[in-house]
Amino acid sequence: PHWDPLRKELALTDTDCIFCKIASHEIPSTIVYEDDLVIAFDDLSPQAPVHTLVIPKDHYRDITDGVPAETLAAMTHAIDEVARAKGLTDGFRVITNKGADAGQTVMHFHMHVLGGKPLGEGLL
Ligand code: DGP
Repeated sequence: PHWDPLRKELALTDTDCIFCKIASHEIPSTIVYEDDLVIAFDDLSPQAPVHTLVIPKDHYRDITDGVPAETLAAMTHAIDEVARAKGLTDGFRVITNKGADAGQTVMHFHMHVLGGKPLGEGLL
């Protein structure tokens, strides 16, 4: 959440955030799964045969931004739904970036679900 100076309250939508616009269907995406709390959609520049992003519909900057437990649970459920929809029966990798050293480019919390081929044993 971030402070909204006009409404003088903590805001859960950032009008300049591209993932907020995807969550509200203002910007189109290839949706893989959706419920009240989260949406999963294919990454624009896939790094693996399957590369889907799972995001909370509310705006949190990253995994450390006070994401409610209910929302985190909805995200893990969505990851399971993505794996099922994409046929990731042999496994997959989940990555989330926070901040500059991790190379986070979109400042709306998201988990990358990567799979569809053997990804190797290393983390990177
Ligand atoms: P990160 O480095 O973790 O912040 O990755 C952000 C990811 O978001 C990156 O893999 C590309 C993806 N992305 C950025 N803009 C869009 C968009 O407008 N639509 C979709 N589907 N993906 C996007």
